[in-house]
Amino acid sequence: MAAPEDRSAESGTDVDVVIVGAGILGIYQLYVADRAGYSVRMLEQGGGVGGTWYWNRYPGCRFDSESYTYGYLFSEELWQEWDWSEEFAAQPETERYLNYVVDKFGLRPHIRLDSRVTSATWDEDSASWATRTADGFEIRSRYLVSTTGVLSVPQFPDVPGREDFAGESYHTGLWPKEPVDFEGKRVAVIGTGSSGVQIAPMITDQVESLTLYQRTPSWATPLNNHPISAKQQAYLKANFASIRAELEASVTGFLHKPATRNTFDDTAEERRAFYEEIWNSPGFSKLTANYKDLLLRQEANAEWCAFLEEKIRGIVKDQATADKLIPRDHLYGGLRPPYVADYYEMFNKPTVTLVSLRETPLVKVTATGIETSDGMREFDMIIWATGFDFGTGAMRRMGIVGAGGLALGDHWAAGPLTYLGMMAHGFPNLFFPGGPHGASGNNPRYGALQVDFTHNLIGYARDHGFRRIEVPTEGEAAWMAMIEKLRPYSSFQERGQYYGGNTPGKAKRFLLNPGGRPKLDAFMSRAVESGYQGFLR
Ligand code: NA7
Repeated sequence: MAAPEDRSAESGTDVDVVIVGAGILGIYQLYVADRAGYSVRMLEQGGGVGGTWYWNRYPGCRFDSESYTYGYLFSEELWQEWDWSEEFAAQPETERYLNYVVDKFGLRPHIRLDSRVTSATWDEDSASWATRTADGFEIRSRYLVSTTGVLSVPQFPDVPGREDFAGESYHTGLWPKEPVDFEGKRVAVIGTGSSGVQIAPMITDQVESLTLYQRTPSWATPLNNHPISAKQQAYLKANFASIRAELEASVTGFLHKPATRNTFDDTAEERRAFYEEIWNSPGFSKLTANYKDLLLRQEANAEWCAFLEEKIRGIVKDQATADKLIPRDHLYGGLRPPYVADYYEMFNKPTVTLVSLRETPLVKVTATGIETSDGMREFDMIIWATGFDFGTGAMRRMGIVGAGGLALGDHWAAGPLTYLGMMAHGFPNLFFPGGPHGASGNNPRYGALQVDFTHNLIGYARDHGFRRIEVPTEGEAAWMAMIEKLRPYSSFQERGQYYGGNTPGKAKRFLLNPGGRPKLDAFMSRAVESGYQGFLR
């Protein structure tokens, strides 16, 4: 069999594979492609690798998946060498980790930084993609893999006057590399999703005042982070194989142990004790290890929420503020729940104010501050923690044009159409692991399955002499039918980010995979077992 480089030259491509985006999945895709002998080039918009963990460098940014369950599992050597310092590592450590991986496996020479993709066009005759970046770089490849993520295009709300503000202005997802000085400043934070509730408590001791603008309160529960002790470290090192096996088998991608009981199997007293235990447990276990019927039965969820309300009221001294902080329009898991440290506590500081935008809506931003319906407040700094164009934001902006001149941006205008959340009919030889409709759980674990699927499919095509891979219409339709059928069972509220509901002008479509890991596994197995029937030419 000819070497991949020779075949590329024969077909007029520069490389076999172009990967866009040097985040956690892109780096893994690069690793497997490189190791399998493909010629490969990675294009990354940022000035460094890390994706989310490069851009979101705001104070307080950290995992809410346990560090070692989020990191790579493909190399035991890497697992043994890298010591995570905390159960939930902070952004600088994760950025260091991803750089370490890139260097350890010799991947850096393949990566072109500061390379924002502006167009990618499919050419049927040569069965290849021509990709172009903003600085004029052009490259042709047989395969294009977009690992650009679902939370990568920061979003500013449509507020009149936003550009007029004369003070400092930042978005959490575009945080500068240079240190930001909060000392003695009057700071506004807008948004109370994961980013807003992470940054706010981190800066309250430095600022002169902090005003948090909240549209929808979140059910925030303790992250319960802690340093990884020498004993735990030794345990992790000694048990790589079993931990990996457990994570690979886990439906959620976490190590949390699901509860075996329903809410009302327990007495009120037993429930209370269990809820206390869950409150004190790490991160997402509030969802994954809570009572089995938490997301299936409203009364069960309301019971947990009543416990949370009591907790919030117990922590926040001013009950008028506590009232505003308690969600009234969704139960637990109705929106993506954030995990926090010192969040409710910070409202007891005299320098911290909560403004409910539901009670007093935003009117405009001026040169000196923010006006809401109850008046004007002046600031030195505004922090926009207003999230991302979820799901399709990055891919719709990349200028992708598939077979017959089909523009992905238009094709997906009313919502994405995908197969496994990683392929789309009409876009041959394009893969997007970690894309919309792919995951619902610990993202790198789902994403790794999609990277492996992509890699194996490309390998199968190479080994069997095919050069064009496209999901057949029936394959895509079956996946989309599954999404539509199971969507009503999702706990997520339609106006939340997982429906694109935060993005002005965006069609509201469910953007996750409500069938979770079981459906992803089932569809993938079917494709593999059929020898990718209908995919290859
Ligand atoms: P999120 O979770 O999308 O949160 C965005 C926040 O910004 C949320 O509280 C929104 O309120 C608020 N928001 C959005 N638009 C507006 C306007 N127009 N006015 C006022 N407030 C607004 O983004 P994050 O960055 O916090 O988290 C992103 C991911 O990071 C998260 O999913 C995790 O994976 C980690 P709303 O709820 O829409 O009323």
